[in-house]
Amino acid sequence: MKKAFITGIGGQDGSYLSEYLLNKNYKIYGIIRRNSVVEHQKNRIENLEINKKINLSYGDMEDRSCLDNLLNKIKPDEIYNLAAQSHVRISFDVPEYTIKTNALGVFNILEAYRLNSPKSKFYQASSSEMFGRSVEKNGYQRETTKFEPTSPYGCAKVFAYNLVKHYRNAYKLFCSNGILFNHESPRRGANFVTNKVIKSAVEIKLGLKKKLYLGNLDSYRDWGHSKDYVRAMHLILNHKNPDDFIIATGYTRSIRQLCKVVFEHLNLDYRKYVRQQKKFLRPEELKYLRGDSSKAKKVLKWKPEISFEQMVEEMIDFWMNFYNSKK
Ligand code: G4F
Repeated sequence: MKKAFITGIGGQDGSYLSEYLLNKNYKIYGIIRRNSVVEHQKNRIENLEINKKINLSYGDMEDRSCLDNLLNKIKPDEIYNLAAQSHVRISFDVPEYTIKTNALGVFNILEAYRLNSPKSKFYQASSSEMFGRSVEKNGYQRETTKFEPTSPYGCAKVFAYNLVKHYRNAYKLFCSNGILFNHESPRRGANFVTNKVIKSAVEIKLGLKKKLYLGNLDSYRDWGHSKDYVRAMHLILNHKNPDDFIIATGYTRSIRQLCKVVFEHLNLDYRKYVRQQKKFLRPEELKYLRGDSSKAKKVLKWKPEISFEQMVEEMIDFWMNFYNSKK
């Protein structure tokens, strides 16, 4: 039985990855942070079947000792480092915390891995936010596109990405970066734009809300489904060599287009309900993302299977069921 150790196991990707690996007969270990409200500690995974099957410990990316102890004890075959302060706009409010978790936290776990379980394979959740202002002439970002991050979050992720490559080269460790573009699902936090728009549109449809306040409507994102992307993480670690891969759909849409599609599904005109509010704007915005995942398609035989439209429908159904079950 293979063993996987997952940081960020209570998040969207951590929960889907656990389900995916349990189906492949892995034994799953994960860390969760202590929260003063005990119910919030693992609320994403609490009601899922996997909750009974995973082995959770308290842990934190800023606590080297817990990472050392756990990796020394478990000696997992695969380590998936998904833990992060994952909200880009909030990284402007708490830049130091974001950098400590997303950059120095990765240093902590790489050291714990190198010194306690060097035979493991290591996956780092790198991000398209690292590209920032940078786009190739043909309108895509790929593995060779330079990084020009536009947020504390993006800067921290670039640091972590470089550290992973350095550990691979210097210590000959199997560590890889998945450079994942935005990926969503009903399990996405409701303060990220897809789930915020969909949840609010459903509330407007049901008469529970009057307006939706957003930030920049004219930035573009390449949105896939988290389930497809956790499959890519596993393929990356099971490739014969450690390497870095772009995981994306290759399609891009603006936030305005997202609003149009979601509201139209509910027979509503978004222009009547959506307003811009300054507090949701970012000091510097990443304007455009569109990933070229040709390398992952060729080398890993990975491709996304869930379309944008299917994902939007799944997320609308989720919120409709949520509110209907409360009636
Ligand atoms: O949904 P978002 O907050 O995602 P963002 O900033 O692209 O980051 C996500 O994807 C990254 C991959 O590139 C991950 F690394 C990261 O952890 C996270 O998962 O915002 C998407 C876009 C932005 O341009 C933002 O300015 O939507 C725009 N937006 C407009 N109004 C809004 C809002 N975003 C949020 N969260 N809330 C708004 O009201």
